[in-house]
Amino acid sequence: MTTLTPVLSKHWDQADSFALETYRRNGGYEALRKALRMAPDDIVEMVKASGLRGRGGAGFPTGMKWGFLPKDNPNPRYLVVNADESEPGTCKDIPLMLANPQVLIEGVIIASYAINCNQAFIYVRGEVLHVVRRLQHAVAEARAAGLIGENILGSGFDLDIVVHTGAGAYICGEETALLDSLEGYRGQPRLKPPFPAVAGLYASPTVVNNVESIASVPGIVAEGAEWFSGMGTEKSKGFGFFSLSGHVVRPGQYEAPLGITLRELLDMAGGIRPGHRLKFWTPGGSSTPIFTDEHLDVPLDFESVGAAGSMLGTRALQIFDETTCVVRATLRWIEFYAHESCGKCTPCREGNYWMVQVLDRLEHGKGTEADLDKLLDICDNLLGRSFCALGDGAASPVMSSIKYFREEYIEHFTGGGCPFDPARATLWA
Ligand code: L3W
Ligand code: SF4
Repeated sequence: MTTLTPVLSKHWDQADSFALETYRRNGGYEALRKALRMAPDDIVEMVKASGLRGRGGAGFPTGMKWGFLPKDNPNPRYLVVNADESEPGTCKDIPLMLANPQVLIEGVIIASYAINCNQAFIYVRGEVLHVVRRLQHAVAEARAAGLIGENILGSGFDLDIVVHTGAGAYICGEETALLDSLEGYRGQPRLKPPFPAVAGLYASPTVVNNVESIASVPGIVAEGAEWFSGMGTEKSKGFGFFSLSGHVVRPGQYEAPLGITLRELLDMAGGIRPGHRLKFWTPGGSSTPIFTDEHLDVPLDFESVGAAGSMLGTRALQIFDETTCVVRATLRWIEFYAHESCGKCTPCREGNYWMVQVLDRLEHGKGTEADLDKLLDICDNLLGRSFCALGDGAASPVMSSIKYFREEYIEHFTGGGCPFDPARATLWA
């Protein structure tokens, strides 16, 4: 039985958990003191040895990404924290930044020292003004305490951190669109390669990491790589937030080792709401193919979720019980992707538009079986043919919902409307 491992969330219930004074009382910034006595390359090696993999969805090894920065490029290096959390269901970075922004700032200082960078940015959604204010306050507190600025803690290392607000486009969570936006352009993905590690912000070597990845670094430095790699599974090390939302008794953040199952998480979260049963769920936000009650015991690590046909993504577990219409849920997700498509490439710009039309028709009982083939054909043109992961991600809920719930789609047009509409038959009552 896997148990919870509150590390990043350990002190969230303390009064003023966000304050520098509280963070320091709980041992905060001791990892920075230790890091500043280490050689920068040794910190990179330590993060590599910990097995930490990016917590923003892709799971790319963090230490390896830091190690990709070219040694012979004379340009300044940048660290950019991707705090543009926007994926439907993903809701871990914002609570973390609200409850304990100092652990993120300590992680930024350690990571910047490790990669030899003197300018870091935290790119955050402009809409979450309360988070922006908390980050700005936290940076100001750290600066006043001599933790940001020149000659940090007498080490000779200088760093400035800028909190930059985006204008609220989901695509700016894609790392190269984020860099365009940070440079003042309209955020649209760039062609990769070159990856940001080689040519990122202002064409200079840049590391882009998710909030949770960077916030995990102080713990690794303080406790050691083996402490971190001792948790999780063989290839998915450590712990992470599992964000449960939807039809569960106690939705929220559950911090646990990678490899925990939904069944175990539901036990901790009080289960599905009383009198109901699990119908379908997302393992990692709406960009990841849905799972059903068949997948309750799939270990939630990168490999096992992949082998079962989905992606771990951001561990955003949206839970739906048997009262939810899967066609309607899929339509809502695709309306989001159609709205957020940046329009740069045709498969995504046109494909999402057409998927909304077809799904809307189906949901209102006006489709035919040919519409299901049409949806799958559009998905075929999105997958692997879109310029960035937004297009691929949009195909996921459509393909997987048809795979598991084809009969429910058919019931919509044979029955003349949504079976979950109270005005219609009570097939699913
Ligand atoms: C240097 C190489 N760097 C890869 C770096 C690359 C990036 C990281 C991962 O998408 C996923 C997406 C969403 N030299 C490199 C290299 N890198 N090869 O490694 O790269 P990549 O392309 O695999 O992924 P990505 O573009 O970062 C992220 C999925 O996450 N996702 C996302 C949800 C949304 C949020 C949110 O709202 N905040 O996270 C959910 O599943 O679909 O597949 O840094 O530069 N040879
Ligand atoms: Fe833009 Fe969509 Fe193409 Fe990505 S896949 S570049 S979001 S149009």
